[in-house]
Amino acid sequence: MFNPKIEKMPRKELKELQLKRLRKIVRYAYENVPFYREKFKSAGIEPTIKKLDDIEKLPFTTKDDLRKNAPFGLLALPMENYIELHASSGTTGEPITVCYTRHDLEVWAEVMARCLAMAGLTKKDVFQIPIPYGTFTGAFGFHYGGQKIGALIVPTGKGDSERQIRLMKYYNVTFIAGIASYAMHLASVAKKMGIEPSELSVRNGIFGAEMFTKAMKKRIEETWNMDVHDIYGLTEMCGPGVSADCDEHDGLHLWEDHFYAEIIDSETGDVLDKEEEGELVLTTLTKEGMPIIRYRTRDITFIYDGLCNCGRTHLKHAPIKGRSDDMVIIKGTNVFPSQIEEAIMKNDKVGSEWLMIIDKKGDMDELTIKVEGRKKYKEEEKRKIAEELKKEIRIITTLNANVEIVEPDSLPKHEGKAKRVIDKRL
Ligand code: DLL
Repeated sequence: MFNPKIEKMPRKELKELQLKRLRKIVRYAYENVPFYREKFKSAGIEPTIKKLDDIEKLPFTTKDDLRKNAPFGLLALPMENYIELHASSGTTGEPITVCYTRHDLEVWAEVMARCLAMAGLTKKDVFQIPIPYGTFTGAFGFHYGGQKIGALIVPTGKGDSERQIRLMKYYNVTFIAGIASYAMHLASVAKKMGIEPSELSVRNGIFGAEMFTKAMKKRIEETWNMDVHDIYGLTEMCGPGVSADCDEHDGLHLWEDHFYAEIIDSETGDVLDKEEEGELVLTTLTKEGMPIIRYRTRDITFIYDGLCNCGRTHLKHAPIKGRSDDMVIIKGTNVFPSQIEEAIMKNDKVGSEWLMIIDKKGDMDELTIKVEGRKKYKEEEKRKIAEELKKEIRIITTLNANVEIVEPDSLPKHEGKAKRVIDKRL
């Protein structure tokens, strides 16, 4: 463990620490960020927290609030205190900008170091980061956390997959980080170069930034012969590093000394109990540059009841099922892309790239799934695989989908987050 004293802190102490920090951050936001002061005042709320549940009386902060105040409207301190900024990828609109003070960067490095150590990173590792170094938070988060552990970092950055593989081999890289779908893409590039990914020295990988099913995880593990950990985070909180899974591989530990988590019903805003699925709402407990109170992440998960066998006391949440705004309604049925991926990845005759296309045929919704074959197949074989997938998709979603098996490497490739859904009805 990177920080056993904190990671194994008895729950009672952890709750006391959270209360102390929550009290402070709510008052700090009120006093230093006009947006919060006005929001609380117009809701008739005092910034006084006596017990943790008092957070429930505070208003939510939404992505829209962040956008309206972008880029610098939510900063708590004068500009000269900030030393770095990052921005969300902006796939769902204007980018959201977050500025960090030195203290905020230190906290980020600390939570990242905990996540990376939990995934097995040590100072003996050669750690490649094939993620663009830029305004996207991914690469820098892994970089700062890896440095804190003392691993040898190979900051390969953006793209050029063949170069990524060449360097991986040349430097005997043992640990990689990034985006799950890119790990599979790198594997297929390695194979084309005549290199079996499992024969490289990579034994550990930590991935996140997008929905990432168990089945996809298993594929990456088998293709690379490595252990795979899931890491979650978002620009608004710090970037990657809010939570990650331990070697039990059953839920992600969320660092409760820095983030306060709630699960709410997306429709009503009511706080839900443990084990109840809903939207994750996060509050930064220690951020001085840009504190955020009750941020609606739109990410769907639930919080586990009970403690983990690994000895860490920080709560665990289930792997993110998807975003509430990713959910599509097809013929009246709610469908998450993760359910489609789960169905597809069970079949080892198909590759890892897929797309779901939703259109209208007359008045009816029509769902078409395109999946790359693992290799080139004859038409008859393609039809057979498509039937198998169709059946599995029906079991998981109750929907009848058209399934097309397409040639390997024919679907668009992604170096950032994969785009899997094309909704032509919009
Ligand atoms: O994607 C931070 C990150 C980079 C996390 C690298 C992990 C690895 P944003 O661009 O702000 O930040 O996007 C945040 O990505 O609200 C989720 O919807 C999604 N997301 C992040 N991690 C996971 C994960 C980064 N492990 C948004 N599983 C979040 C599922 C994830 N979704």
